[in-house]
Amino acid sequence: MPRPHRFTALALAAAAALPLAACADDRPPTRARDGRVNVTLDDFSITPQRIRARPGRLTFEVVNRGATGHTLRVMRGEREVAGVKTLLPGASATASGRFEQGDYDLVCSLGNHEELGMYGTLTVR
Ligand SMILES: [Cu+2]
Repeated sequence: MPRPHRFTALALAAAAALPLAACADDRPPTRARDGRVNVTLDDFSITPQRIRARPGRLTFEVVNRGATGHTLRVMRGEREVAGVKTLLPGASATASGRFEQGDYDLVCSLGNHEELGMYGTLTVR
């Protein structure tokens, strides 16, 4: 059953004792290169779903491969650090922000897209 990752992250943080390896997705995260990372939006996913980066300026190169509009918002809690407005099918855009160490959520904020699977995480270390 899909569920917003933000709440999963909160639950994990509350548990505190759970090792990172307990995450369901055991594939290694994608690392940003030279402060850039490509993100593909689709119906209904964000790929890659897990990103790692070094602190500093980070640019997301975002393309919408889906058949409906999507957004990408990179959030730290309730604060948007970077984001693109609605991308129509086939459209692309970049979003930049300055990221300090921490854990961020990636989400499409349209409709119930997050519930449908459009979420991910960015870990800055
Ligand atoms: Cu979407």
